[in-house]
Amino acid sequence: MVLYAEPATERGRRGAGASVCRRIVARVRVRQDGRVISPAPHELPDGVTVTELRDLAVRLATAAGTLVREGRPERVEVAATKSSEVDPVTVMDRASEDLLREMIAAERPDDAILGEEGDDVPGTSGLTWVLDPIDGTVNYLYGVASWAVSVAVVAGPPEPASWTVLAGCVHSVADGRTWSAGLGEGATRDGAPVHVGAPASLSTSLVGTGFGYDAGRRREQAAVLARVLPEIRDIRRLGSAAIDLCLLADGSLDLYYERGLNPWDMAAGVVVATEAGAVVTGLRGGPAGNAMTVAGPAGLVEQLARILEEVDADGAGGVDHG
Ligand code: LIP
Repeated sequence: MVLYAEPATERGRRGAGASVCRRIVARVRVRQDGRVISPAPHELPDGVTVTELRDLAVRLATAAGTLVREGRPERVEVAATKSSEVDPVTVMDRASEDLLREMIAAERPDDAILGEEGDDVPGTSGLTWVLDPIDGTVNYLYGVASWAVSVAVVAGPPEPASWTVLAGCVHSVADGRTWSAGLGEGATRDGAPVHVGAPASLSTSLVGTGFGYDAGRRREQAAVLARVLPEIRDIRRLGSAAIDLCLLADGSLDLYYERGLNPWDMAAGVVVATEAGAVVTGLRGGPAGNAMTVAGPAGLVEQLARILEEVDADGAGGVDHG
């Protein structure tokens, strides 16, 4: 089991005579036996603050949200499909990501970009913007009101096991709710601080989850759900992992788990959830990521993780359907 210490900032010096630069110390993960697993510090470029990165994430997500809302045709067409025939891309996914990329290139030309719909852009600053131009594309396609623009900026390699998410914003476009967080700054919804809930027990917990686009993967996820469902209050499948993590952050969901998340599905939601007091982890003490992401208040998240481990919900011992 992995517990998380509060994040910290420190002032560090880059070698003799070098100018003072600000360093962010990653959220320290401490095992129950007291061993620190990955303190991995990542530097912020000189003169850059978490607050300004967070402000930019909010401006990016809301600008793209306005574009997608105003450009939504009466009848949304699928422009292409990705991992399977039920994994759609719309014209507005691409337009939204193009706008995000243009704004980042104009404001932070040295940063790298990892986006759901386009090619990776290399950078030189050590920071990467992780973009989901529409998270919940199936909802957008059908006119179900749970879809969001998700924008995060990470230091270090842009992978959940090794990144430090510095700031993020999830803008739920249909209802205008905007969650944001900066590392060490806390999380807010529409400017007001949010905190994870304190459910009494697993059996009274409302749990969010999601399913992949591959039929074989879904068969396995259905078996996992059959094991989880009798242990909890109920399940919600809302269709946007980014919004799920933010609902967890503000206490609208008690717990969340999902297998198969991509970095862009989770980056912004993870910093919002952790800054709101959630533990976000994988199974068997591993980090959250594609194999499994479990999130919720300490104490309960371990109980859910134990059940997921029992049924091998991350496929660690079984066939991986990709
Ligand atoms: C989707 C999610 C959804 C998850 C899907 C998919 P998309 O993202 O956020 O909740 O269950 O597997 O990743 O495809 O709408 O950007």
